[in-house]
Amino acid sequence: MRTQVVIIGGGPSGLLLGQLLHKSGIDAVVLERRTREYVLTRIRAGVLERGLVDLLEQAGAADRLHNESYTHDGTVFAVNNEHFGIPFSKYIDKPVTVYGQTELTRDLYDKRESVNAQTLFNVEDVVLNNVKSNAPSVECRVAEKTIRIDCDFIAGCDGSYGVSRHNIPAEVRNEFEKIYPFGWLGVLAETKPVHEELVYANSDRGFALCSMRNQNLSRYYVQCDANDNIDNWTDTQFWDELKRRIPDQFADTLDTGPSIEKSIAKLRSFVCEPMQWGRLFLCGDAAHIVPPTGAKGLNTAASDVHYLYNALHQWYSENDHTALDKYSETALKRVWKVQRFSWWMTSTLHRFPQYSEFDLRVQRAELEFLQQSEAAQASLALNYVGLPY
Ligand code: RFL
Ligand code: PHB
Repeated sequence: MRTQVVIIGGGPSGLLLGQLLHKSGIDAVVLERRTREYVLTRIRAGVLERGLVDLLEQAGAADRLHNESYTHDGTVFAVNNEHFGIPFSKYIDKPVTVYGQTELTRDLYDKRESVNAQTLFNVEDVVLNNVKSNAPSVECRVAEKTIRIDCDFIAGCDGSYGVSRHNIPAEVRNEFEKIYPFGWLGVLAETKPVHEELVYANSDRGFALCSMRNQNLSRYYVQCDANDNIDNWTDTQFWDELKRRIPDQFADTLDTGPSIEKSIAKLRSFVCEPMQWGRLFLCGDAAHIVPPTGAKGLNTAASDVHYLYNALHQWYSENDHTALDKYSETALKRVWKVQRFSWWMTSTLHRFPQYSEFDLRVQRAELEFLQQSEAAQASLALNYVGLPY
């Protein structure tokens, strides 16, 4: 079998890249380890930057998003019982869009199927060959058969536990990691969101976040121990803890109900350098992870896809490899700025077990500065709505 680009991983990065390539007449095969149904049960991101929305439009996969998403022009920060808003529109004329990663992924799968683009599910034992040559290939097992796909390029979009990254030899691969001493316990519930904007709360009991998917679907998180067990949390315990961490004004009107999904995610920052090796290009979580506090994971995956798609397009349409050669350098510049922002949001809003009274005072001062300074709010708004590509 032969194609132009093999895309390993059928998550949002792989699917978006596949669709953009398809629109440009570049042939790609997507290899996904799971089933489509499994991929669509993962509840993750919910806040999309304009750049990602633009890419979905370019890929022809934004129709449902335009009908069903919500636009947010600001966000709320709470500190114990106090809160203040940051109006993005005062500082930048770009809002963010609230639309679930699950729905976005579904739209991309539907689009891929409607144009008969090839996706192989349940693939096992993916092996990359000759990535440093001009004729790489990928071998894998599908339905008990081993297949080999010859290609021009390989896009490693297989998330943080994928195989692609490990094809960059250990002696040239630099991995930077920061593990946070807590996790997020998340609940999805068919209830009315407590507020029309997201509420990021720093409380003496730890961080909490009130988010949403639509008018009848809310997403809430509370900071928990990194090694906490989901069985320790009944729905009632979760709602009680959330109420204790958000201002009374929100707690008193919180609409609670049975959770339809409940999970714990550990928080970590991670970057792999370089993001390219020969004809292999990494995109999204395969190359970097951010803690979810700034809603940047999926959005940073999208900026990688933007750079890689444009570089591949330049190669196929003009035989010009300049942008491909610079892919890692270009993508990493933005990746590190987003790492900084996500680390800052996480440090400013969470309760760290090792924090001293001094650290807590500095954290409080940081939030007061954010409340009072237009310069600090402008910086937050620029980063939150998304740095330019
Ligand atoms: P994914 O989504 O992990 O997809 C990778 C795909 O590759 C497949 N795979 C393989 N396929 C073939 N062969 C192999 N050997 C394979 N190994 C793996 C996997 O099955 C999977 O389908 O990575 P991708 O596409 O790069 O997308 C990244 C995003 O999913 C991720 O960054 C975001 O979900 C992070 N994130 C958020 N990002 C945002 O931009 N805004 C948010 O509001 C936001 N909230 C979140 C989040 C992540 C969270 N968790 C669970 C960590 C909230 C949470 C709680
Ligand atoms: C979400 O809705 O899942 C969400 C929103 C904002 C974040 C993280 C997660 O910062």
